[in-house]
Amino acid sequence: MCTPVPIAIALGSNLSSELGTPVDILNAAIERLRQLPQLDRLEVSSWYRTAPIGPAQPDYINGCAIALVAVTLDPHQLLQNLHHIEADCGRVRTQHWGARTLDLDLILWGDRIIATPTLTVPHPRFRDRAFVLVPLAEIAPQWRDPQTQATIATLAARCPDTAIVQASRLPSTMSRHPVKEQA
Ligand code: A4P
Ligand code: MG
Repeated sequence: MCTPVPIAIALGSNLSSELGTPVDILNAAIERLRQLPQLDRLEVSSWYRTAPIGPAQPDYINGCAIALVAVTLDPHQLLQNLHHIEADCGRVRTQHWGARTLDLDLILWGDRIIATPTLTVPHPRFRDRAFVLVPLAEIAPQWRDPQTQATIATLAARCPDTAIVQASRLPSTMSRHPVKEQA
């Protein structure tokens, strides 16, 4: 029997859709991730309100999920599944780094390093992004980045990203996951 591999997925949304607000969309995405038969023991961080990096656009709601995946699943297949969930939640690919109803990025796949035309893991920008590192540090602080050997907690503490806002908390009734302000 093969040992399952831990994976980390980052979620972000800054546009509403017919599913509701960005928080509703992230919650819907989590439900869809839970339904993927290849993922086991899904854990989800709090949702954080963050300032946009890139062109002028609304604030984001960001968070992270970790899960165990059977080693028989190819990372590209999981990326396809993530793209299907994005499309299901109304994502249309327009401007690079622009506003979106849902962005699902594959951040880590165990200690694998993957570099293909369609998939780079660890995600090439995750070490610079507090909107990924802070939620991930909440649920996987001791996970080591296979490229730098630093733990997620260390990367989060070092992250120079000051573009994160300290916005007001969303009412907790809007989310089954609490929304936090980024410290
Ligand atoms: N791709 C390659 N590696 C990966 C990976 N590890 N995970 C390819 C996911 N996709 C990966 O992605 C473009 C292509 O990247 C995919 O087709 C896939 O084959 P995309 O999601 O269509 O485009 P994108 O999201 O606009 O580009 P990218 O480069 O993923 O952007 P980022 O880095 O995700 O940044 N500000 C805040 N506060 N919060 C945010 O969440 N997000 C972005 C997008 C910008 N600013 C933000 C946020
Ligand atoms: Mg993306």
